[in-house]
Amino acid sequence: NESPAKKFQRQHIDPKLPLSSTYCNKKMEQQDMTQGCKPLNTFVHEPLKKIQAVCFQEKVTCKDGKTNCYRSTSKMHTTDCSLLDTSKYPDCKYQTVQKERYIILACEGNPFVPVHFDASV
Ligand code: UM3
Repeated sequence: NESPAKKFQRQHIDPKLPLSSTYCNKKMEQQDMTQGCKPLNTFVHEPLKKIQAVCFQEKVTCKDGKTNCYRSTSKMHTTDCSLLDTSKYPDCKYQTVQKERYIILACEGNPFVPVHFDASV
């Protein structure tokens, strides 16, 4: 059974930068997020250790009001995958948009690691 930490890695970490505008169509399927067509998902293109280190950076309030969120102190390479209005389930079609942004993650556990992608700013 997949742990919350492993689920975060599957859904949000891809150390390689995308090379094409069809990245999200392929990657969302490969990473198992197309049962139901997940409406918005961000991939972070940085090494695992650098993303895990965010749990020890700037503490901020999460969107849901919890206090276990952390904002990165540097901008990171990200890609937002946004489900297109014209997408016809079960054929999930996404817009691929690369951004350099600060990321906000929720962290939990011992070891204290990312379990949810809260936002990018
Ligand atoms: N989400 C992103 N990027 C955003 C905003 C939201 O990936 O900029 C995802 C994260 C959540 C989901 O899934 O939307 C609902 O908020 P997760 O908890 O599995 O990371």
